[in-house]
Amino acid sequence: MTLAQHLSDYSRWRHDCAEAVTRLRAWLNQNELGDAQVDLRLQYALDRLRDDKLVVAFVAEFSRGKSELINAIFFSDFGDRILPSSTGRTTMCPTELQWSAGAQQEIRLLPIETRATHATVSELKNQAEAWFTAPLSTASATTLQEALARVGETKRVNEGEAAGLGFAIDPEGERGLRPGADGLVEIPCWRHAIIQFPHPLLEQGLVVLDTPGLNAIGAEPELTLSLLPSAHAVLFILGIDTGVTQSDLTIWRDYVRAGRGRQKGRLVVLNKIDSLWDGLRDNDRIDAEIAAQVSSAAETLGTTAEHVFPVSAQKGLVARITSDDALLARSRLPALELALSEDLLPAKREIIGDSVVGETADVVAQARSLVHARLAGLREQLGELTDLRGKNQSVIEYMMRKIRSEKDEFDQGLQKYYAVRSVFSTLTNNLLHHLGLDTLRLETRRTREMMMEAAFSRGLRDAMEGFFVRLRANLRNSSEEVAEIMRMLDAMHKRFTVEHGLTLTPPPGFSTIRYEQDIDHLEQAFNRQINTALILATTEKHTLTQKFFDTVAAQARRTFEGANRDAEQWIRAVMSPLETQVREYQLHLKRRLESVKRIHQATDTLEDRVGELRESEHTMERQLAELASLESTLQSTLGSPGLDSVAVSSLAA
Ligand SMILES: Nc1nc2c(ncn2[C@@H]2O[C@H](COP(=O)(O)OP(=O)(O)OP(=O)(O)O)[C@@H](O)[C@H]2O)c(=O)[nH]1
Ligand SMILES: [Mg+2]
Repeated sequence: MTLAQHLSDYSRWRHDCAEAVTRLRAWLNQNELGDAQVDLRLQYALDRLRDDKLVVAFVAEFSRGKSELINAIFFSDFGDRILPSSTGRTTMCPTELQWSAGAQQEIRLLPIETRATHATVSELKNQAEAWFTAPLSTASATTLQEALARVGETKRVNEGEAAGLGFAIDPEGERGLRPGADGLVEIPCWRHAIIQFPHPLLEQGLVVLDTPGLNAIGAEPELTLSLLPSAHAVLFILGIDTGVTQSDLTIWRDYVRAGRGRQKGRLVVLNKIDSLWDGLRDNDRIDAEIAAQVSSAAETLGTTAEHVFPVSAQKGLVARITSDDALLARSRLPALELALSEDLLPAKREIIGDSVVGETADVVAQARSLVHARLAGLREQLGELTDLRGKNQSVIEYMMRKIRSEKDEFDQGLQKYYAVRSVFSTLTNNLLHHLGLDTLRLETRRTREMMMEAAFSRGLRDAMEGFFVRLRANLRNSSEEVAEIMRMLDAMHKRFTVEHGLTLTPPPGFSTIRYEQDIDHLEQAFNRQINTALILATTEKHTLTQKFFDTVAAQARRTFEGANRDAEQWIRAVMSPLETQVREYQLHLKRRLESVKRIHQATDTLEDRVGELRESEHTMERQLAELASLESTLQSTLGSPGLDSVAVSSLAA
């Protein structure tokens, strides 16, 4: 199977899961077993399934064949190369190829001048007017190529202007851009490109990120602090003709290999193996040569040979376009694609699957315990009524008194519950405040001011360190609130279980560790990058660290937004079953009382009432069976192992 087929499978799986969740939602509504909270939870799961993106980034020094490899892996069905690939620097700005449902088919280019502002690319993504937009015609490969060639546009500006936009200048051309004889330096016209076009793979949620070489990567902190670390796969490309050069090594160390050892989703590609096919050496010699180059590259990079994939992107592309299977095998592209799919899809599937399983299993358990509670209540009522057969008025009166006193007792319990619930909402407000965006905004502003005032590297560094320390403290305070909320919930649960015999599933926990880890990673990535910035001259240092900080702040905001969303979701998840059960029990007591009252007033005959209750009993039994069948469909769809597509078993009506 090609990567493309694996991807379609994955997206079919997501589609099937979404269908199963939608069916559960409809069924709950039909049977009046859901409520607004449950609906929101299922919507959240559906959103996750629908918006799921899979980002694959290509990183390397210029001319290693990134664009060619993208063409070969993803876009060979256009019958030509669509991303420009040629000698010299071709891709001048990070380029995202994607498709979002309902989007315009277009190329969006962000002018390089926007670097002078504090806004990060992700912030600017929401400001349409900041971008230059042109419609994209995919009618032919040629028109597509012409439009995509724009990612390579450059212009010449003077040194001051280039430095102001955050480009490092170096007369040697090693640590920055080299000024030409006219004193001007060549810079990209664009800071970022987004290409929206409805290619089948992109429609399925694939986002391909093509990047320019080292000088350009380093100048755009967002790429290194946010886009690359969050990519689901990063392919690092070397050329077999150039081996591992010093700048290849820098990119590898600083931008790709974030931690020690081999990481999932980080692959090394040794491209251009066709340059060894000189027609003189025989295949064994060539293979031996490739193997030697692979192990030497692995050694230099500090990884093992099985993680280095020798390929020929160019021959792979030609082979696909001309349907030449022998050439495709020789290009060794399929082996790379297989490793990429195996790294990428099962892990991704597990993460998404787990989160959806978590949500739906909870909702199903809640619905089930609701039906069980109703059923138990109903059977109790049935028992009471059958016992009344042949009894006189005074027994019926006694019965009524008994139920009434039970109801009063429960109502008193409710008063306590409401009191506790208001404490609960204070606690959750505190929690959301600590995870709040206002607090974050304040911290960000404060740090930015401290950085402006800082005259030396030390001051800049202190300001930043303080920022991370305070963010972590906020998260840690939230975990104390979470513990408090858990204690309270526990007490409430105990009271209702012991005093009123309600059956409640214990509430799930909530942890902020994940967000603390995000902040840790962010700090680590920042520290790796900032050391380079701090050795620069004072003015450049300030602009560059500010720029870094803007990205850090934007990334931290995303973490906090995520924490907020998850906390709200959690609060809904813990409160909703309790509220439902309490409401339900209250209703049940009322129904019992009504029932006996009506018999007492002889408006209903006992047998009619018993008959009615028996019918409801059957309905509920049927509901339990249907719920079980929905649950098993969900489980088999969500939890299906391997990469094969899953047939959705239809629901037994
Ligand atoms: N022989 C050979 N040449 C290749 C192969 N892949 C790419 N090339 C050539 O290498 C040159 C650079 O390829 P690109 O795809 O533009 O490389 P890139 O990494 O995207 O380069 P930039 O966009 O400039 O950073 C082009 O001339 C390609 O034709 C390959 O597998 N074999
Ligand atoms: Mg390129």
